[in-house]
Amino acid sequence: MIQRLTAREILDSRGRPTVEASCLLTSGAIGTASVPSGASTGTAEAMELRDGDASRYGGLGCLRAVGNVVGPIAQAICGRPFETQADLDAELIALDGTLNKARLGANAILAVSLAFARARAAERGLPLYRHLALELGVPVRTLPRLTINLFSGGKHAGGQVCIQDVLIVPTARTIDEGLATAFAVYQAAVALTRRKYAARALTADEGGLAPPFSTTEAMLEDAVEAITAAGLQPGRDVALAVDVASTHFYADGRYALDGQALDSQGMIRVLAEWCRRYPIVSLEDGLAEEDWEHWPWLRDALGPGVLVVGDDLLCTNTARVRRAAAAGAATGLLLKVNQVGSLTEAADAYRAAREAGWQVTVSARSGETEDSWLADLSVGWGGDQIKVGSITHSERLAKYNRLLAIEKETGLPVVAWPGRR
Ligand code: 2PG
Ligand code: MG
Repeated sequence: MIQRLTAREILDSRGRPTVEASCLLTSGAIGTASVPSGASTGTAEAMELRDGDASRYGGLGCLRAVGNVVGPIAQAICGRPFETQADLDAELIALDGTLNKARLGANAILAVSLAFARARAAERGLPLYRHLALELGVPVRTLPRLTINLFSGGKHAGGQVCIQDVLIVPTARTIDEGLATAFAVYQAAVALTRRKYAARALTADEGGLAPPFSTTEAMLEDAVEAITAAGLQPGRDVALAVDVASTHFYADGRYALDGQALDSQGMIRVLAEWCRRYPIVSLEDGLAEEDWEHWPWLRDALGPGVLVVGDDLLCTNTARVRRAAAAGAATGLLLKVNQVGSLTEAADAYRAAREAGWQVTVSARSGETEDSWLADLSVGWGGDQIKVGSITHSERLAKYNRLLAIEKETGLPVVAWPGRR
């Protein structure tokens, strides 16, 4: 039974307020968790409640969301038994009563949802990943493959190039080795940045390097060069994943890519050419969230060797995942729990993705905290990939360090890459 809920405003990795909540059960078990926040958000995301008081944190304060946790949410759920996560989340969703959590705030609701999961795990004497696996009804068999941010542009780096992130994907079968590989490539990229761009290794929101690339292709070319400079073989030791985040440079049916105004077919041709020339195994938001009709074309053009991942397109929303699956629009879900605002709804989207035979990439946000629950979630739910950001900045490393601990504790292998067929 939930005895007490507390909450506070804390700051995320961009110095913006977010919500942290603690949940005390009558057994004495306690759980605390905090919620992340995105910059390149999809329009179908659940609503983060912000104070809107321009004199404080530019209106981004979360005191109202905190007030909702300790006020109406605490009143409704304290003293009541909730057997499962689904029971609690259903109550929170009903209490909010809106489709997008606009009343109480997805940030308030998710903080409680996560804190409850932690408290229940503590009560059962289980690591969080085991508890999450039991709640979902899946076995814990593997660790996720790492996809690690190397270069950034777009909304994460002041827009010096339009696409958002180029990530490296070590093919190593352990987290330990994957991280060591990522470090080597990152250091090679730091040296490349200095040499080619006479630039210091300044980092973007998720720790990716952000030199002034002349074009998007230069960014991909440099990623391959960094892999080679680290003594590794592109495509064999390290592949690439790209978050195009194209919603954010799309308007009136045109993609504003490197000075061109491409229609959807033109954009698909460019993306297919990248996948032909570079060792890309995963392409996220290649097309915009409203460009639904062309996503199946993209999927066909890329073929089975490249994962076609929907982020803004899907917003971790079950109905959108089902629609995309029926249309043949994607082959992978980017799962961000705060896009939908509760663990249970994210689990529903996860199940819908699995029913469609898709892969799942469990993802952090560009605004993160030092909380590491995402690492547990990625293992507990059996995610194929995890996307956390770069191998710098402690809010990112908290997740990698947690994965290292889980790896030590379980000895589980990383899911093997199917390879490019
Ligand atoms: C994304 C995420 C993480 P944001 O687009 O996939 O990289 O960014 O949290 O800004 O939406
Ligand atoms: Mg994205």
